Amino acid sequence: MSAEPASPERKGWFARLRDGLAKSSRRLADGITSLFVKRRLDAATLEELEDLLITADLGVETAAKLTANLAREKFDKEVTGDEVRAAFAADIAAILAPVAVPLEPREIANKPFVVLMVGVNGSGKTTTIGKLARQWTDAGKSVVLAAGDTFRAAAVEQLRVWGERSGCPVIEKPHGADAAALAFDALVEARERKADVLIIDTAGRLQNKAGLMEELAKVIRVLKKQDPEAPHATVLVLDGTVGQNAHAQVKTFREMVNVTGLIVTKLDGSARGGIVVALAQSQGLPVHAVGVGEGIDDLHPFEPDAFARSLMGIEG
Ligand SMILES: Nc1nc2c(ncn2[C@@H]2O[C@H](COP(=O)(O)OP(=O)(O)OP(=O)(O)O)[C@@H](O)[C@H]2O)c(=O)[nH]1
Ligand SMILES: [Mg+2]
Repeated sequence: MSAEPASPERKGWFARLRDGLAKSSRRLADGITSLFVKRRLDAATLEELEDLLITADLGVETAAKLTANLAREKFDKEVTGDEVRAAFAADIAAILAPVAVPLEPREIANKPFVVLMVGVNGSGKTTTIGKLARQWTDAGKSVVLAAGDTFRAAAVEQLRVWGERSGCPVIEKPHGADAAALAFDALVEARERKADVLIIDTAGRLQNKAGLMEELAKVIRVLKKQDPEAPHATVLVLDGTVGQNAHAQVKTFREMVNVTGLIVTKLDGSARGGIVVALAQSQGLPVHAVGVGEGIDDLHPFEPDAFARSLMGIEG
């Protein structure tokens, strides 16, 4: 699949998020609407609503909270589907608000600000690095990329393409080289270039979890030899279409490294967007940004209101 070229007719990011999340919201919105053709909110309806929220991946805890809030306001009163969706959207936005923290490389004396990208294979790490590189370059920062996924032959080439697109140098070593050695060299070179930011790509899959854990630990260890504060951010990239499996991925990576925040990709076509709410509720990790397409401009800061309204299929 190729990157979409930017064009004036291109829909704004919110429209893409809303349309993308339509797969997630349709089921929810239709479900809610069919429950309420102007009727009183009773215990059975509340239970059905709770089930609907759980099947939409929002998580048991969130589902209970949303329906309890609704019951407090509206029990035994007449409500419409639109009112219910608006009430849920407001509560979801409130759950998401504390975790919506943009990823902004701080100005630090000991440059560069080092960002380590981790996540399972195919989650969107390399693509997200390209998008971040563009955003930060546009913001006037000098960015260096490190092709730390030395495990997969095509990985270096893929990052090189993103380097060209974003105008950032890519530090690489031949396929099969030691990832930690590459990370070490990349930090040396980024320093020499006086770069503001170094973003390090990593392999999503090694022979097994222990192998990946060992490799990531080694990468972090060699970075700390040069800068005890590095990596300044360790971002876990999650594929927003995997649903409940995201919980297991977060747990696994938090056991391996000190994950400082999340980026959720592929929300431009996910039927499982509700997972972001469940993660916010259960993990409390910052959600820095969301991916809404394969193009270089398709990464957007996470906006709780827009996300919650999209998820509930509310226009505008
Ligand atoms: N639709 C859509 N596709 C995306 C998004 N982000 C990434 N992709 C696509 O997902 C696929 C995998 O992305 P990569 O960036 O290669 O994922 P990775 O985590 O680097 O994968 P490995 O290198 O195999 O570990 C590619 O085809 C990307 O174009 C997104 O936000 N939306
Ligand atoms: Mg990759």
